[in-house]
Amino acid sequence: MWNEKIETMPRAELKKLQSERLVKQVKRMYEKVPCFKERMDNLGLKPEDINGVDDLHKLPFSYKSDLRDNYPYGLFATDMSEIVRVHASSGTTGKQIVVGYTENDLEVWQDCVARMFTELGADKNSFVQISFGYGLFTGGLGAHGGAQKIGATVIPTSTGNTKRQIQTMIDFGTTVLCSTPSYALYLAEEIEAMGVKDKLKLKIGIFGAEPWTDDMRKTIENKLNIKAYDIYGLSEIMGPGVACECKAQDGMHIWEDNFIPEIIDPETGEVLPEGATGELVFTTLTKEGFPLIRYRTRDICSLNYEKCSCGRTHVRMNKPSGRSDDMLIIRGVNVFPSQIEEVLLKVSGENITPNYQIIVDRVNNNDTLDVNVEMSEAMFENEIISIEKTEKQITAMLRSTLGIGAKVHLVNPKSIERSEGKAKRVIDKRKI
Ligand code: DLL
Repeated sequence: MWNEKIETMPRAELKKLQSERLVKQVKRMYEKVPCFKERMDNLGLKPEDINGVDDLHKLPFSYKSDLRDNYPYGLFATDMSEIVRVHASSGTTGKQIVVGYTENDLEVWQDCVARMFTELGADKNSFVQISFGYGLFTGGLGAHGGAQKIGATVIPTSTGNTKRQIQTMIDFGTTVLCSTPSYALYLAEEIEAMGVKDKLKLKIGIFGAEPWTDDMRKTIENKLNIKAYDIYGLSEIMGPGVACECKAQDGMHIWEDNFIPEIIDPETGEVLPEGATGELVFTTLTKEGFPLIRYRTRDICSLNYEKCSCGRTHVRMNKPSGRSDDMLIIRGVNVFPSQIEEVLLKVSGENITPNYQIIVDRVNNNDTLDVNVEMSEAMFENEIISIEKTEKQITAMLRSTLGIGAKVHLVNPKSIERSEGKAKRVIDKRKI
C-alpha cells in the first residue's frame, strides 16, 4: 500500500479525523466564501454549530449551478496568489466550470492517485502511458502526477493520434494504460487491425471518467489481454483519484481522509440509510483552493461500509449506473444508457461490435428510441436474413430489459464515430 496507515485506519479513528477536518473546513469556508456564508446564515447556522461528522446533514448542499453562478473564481477559498493550477470541465451542457488547486492540493491529489496506482500493481518499474486528455480536463495531468509520484516511467501521450499512440506503446514498452474505457476500446480495435497484439507488453488498464459496464470491461480485457480496473473522480472534487477499485474489485474505495460521501434521495435531499441507492454527495475535507460542502454530483450509486478483503477500511462505492441528468425518460419510462450497453454487449461477439449509438427523438408527440449498432466485418458480408434476425433478437432483449420498444439498426462496420475521450453515445434530439 502507498499510505498504509491511512488506507487501513480503523473507522472510529477515521471518523475522528474527518470530524476535526470538517470543523476546520466549515470555519474556513464561512470566512472566505461569501456564497457559503450566505447559505449558512439563511439556515441560521454558525460554524460553531458544526462539531463533527454527525452534524454534516445540517449543512447546506452545493450544486453545479453554484460553480456557474460564481464563474470563474467566486468559490475559491484562498487568495489567487496561492492557486498554482486551474482545471475546467465543460460537462454536457452549458458554460464550463473552473476549479483551482494550491500547492498542497496538488500534493494531496498526487497522494490519492499514487494509492490507486500502487494498489493496482504499478510501481517504479512500470511504464505508464497516460492516454487521458492533457489540458483543462483533469484526467491527463491528474493521472500523470500520481504516476510520477510512485516513480513510474510516465509516457504522456494524451489522446488522439491513435496509430502513433499504439506504436509508442510497442516501442516504449508500456505496461500500464490509463484512458477512458471507450478510448481503450478504440485502441484495441486499431491494435487488432494493425495485427500487433503480440507485440504489446500491456498488463494493466486503468479506466474511468465515464460509465462503463462489466461486460464492456470483459470485452476490453479480452481484446487487450490485460486486467482492467475502474477509477472514478470528478473535477469539482479533485479529478481522477477520488475513488478507485482495489484488486478485490468489489467497489471503488473513496479516500475518506479527504472526502466524506453521502447518499441522498435526489428528489427530497434526505440522507438515505447505508446500502441504499441514490445520489452521491461529497464534502471535501482537505481542499484549500476550491473546497466544497455537500456537493451534489448527480451520480447514482450506493455505498458499502463493510471491511474489504484487501484490508482497506475506506468505504466503497459501486459503479455509478449513470448520472441522474443522463437518465432518459422515454414514453414515461426511465432508461439509463448503461442498461442498453449491457444488452448489446451480451449479444456482441461474432456478429456485432461493442460500438453503438442511442438516438432519442419525438415524432408526432411520441418518443422514439433508435439504437444503432455496428455489425462486424463478418456479418457485413453475410446475408441480409441473418442481419434481420440479429436485429430482432436485440429488439426483443431490449424490450424485456427496458420495458419499452426500440428500433434496432445494424449499421456498417466503422460507421459510428470513435471517441478519444468521453464517448458521446446518446443523441437526444428532443433537447436540440
Ligand atoms: O472525468 C475525472 C476523471 C478523469 C475520472 C479520469 C476518472 C478518470 P469530469 O470530467 O468532471 O471528471 O467528469 C466527472 O464523470 O461525475 C461521473 O458522472 C463520470 N465518471 C467519472 N468516472 C466514472 C466512472 C473526470 N468510473 C463525471 N464510472 C462524474 C462512471 C464516471 N462514471
